[in-house]
Amino acid sequence: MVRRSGNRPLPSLLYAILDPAQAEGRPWDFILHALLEGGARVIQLRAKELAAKDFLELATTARAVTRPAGCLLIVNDRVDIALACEADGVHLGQEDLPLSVARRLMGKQRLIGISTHDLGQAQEAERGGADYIGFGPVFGTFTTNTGYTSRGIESLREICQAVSIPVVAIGGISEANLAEAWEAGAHAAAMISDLMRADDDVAKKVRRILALRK
Ligand code: 3NM
Repeated sequence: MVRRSGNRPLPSLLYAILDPAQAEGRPWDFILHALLEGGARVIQLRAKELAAKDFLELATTARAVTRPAGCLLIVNDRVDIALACEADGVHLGQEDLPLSVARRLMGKQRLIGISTHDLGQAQEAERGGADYIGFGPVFGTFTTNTGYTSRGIESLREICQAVSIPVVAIGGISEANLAEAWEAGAHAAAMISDLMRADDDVAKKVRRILALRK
C-alpha cells in the first residue's frame, strides 16, 4: 500500500476513473494497461453495474497490475471490495456509508475520498477526516446524473480556497479543459468519458495530459 504523506495523498494531477460501462465495449483490462503505460498513478475503479463478485474480480486483477506500477488504486462506493482487494482507498458518495463508519473499517492508512457538490459538504468531509474530496460536477456531464447543476470553475476555486485537503475536480473534465481545473486550485482532475472513449490511443492521451503540467 502506498503511504500517505501530509495532506498530499494523491501523487498525480490526473485522477483516472476506469468505468467499464463507459468504455463502449472496449475491454477494461486493455484500458487499464493503457492508463498505466501512459503514466496514470491514481486509478479509481467505478463499476456501478457489476455484481459484487464481478467487481471484486476486476478489482483484484487491477490490484495485481497497479501495485508493481506504483499506482494508487481506489475503489468507488464499496468499502468491502476495497478491503478485499487491498486497494489503497475507497471513494464514497453522499449516499454511501458515513465517513466515520468507513474510516473505522478502512483504518487510518487507507485513503477515503468523498464526493461533494457544495461548500457545506466539502467542509463536512474535511471535518470528518476525509483524505481528499471530489467536487463537481464542474462542467456538464452525461456520465452520471448527480442531481446537481454544473458548479463551474469559480465554485471550484472557492472550494479549493475553503478546504485544506486536496480537491479533485470532476464532471465534464477533458483534455481540453483540465488545465482550467488545475489553475483554479484543484489538486487533480478526474476524468471518465474523455479517457474511456478516447479516439486515439489512451496511453498517448494520458501522456499528453501529464505533459501539460511539466
Ligand atoms: N461524479 P465524466 S460528476 C462520477 O460531480 C461523477 O460528483 C461527479 O464523468 C460529481 O468525466 C461524475 O465523463 C461524472 O464527465 C464524471
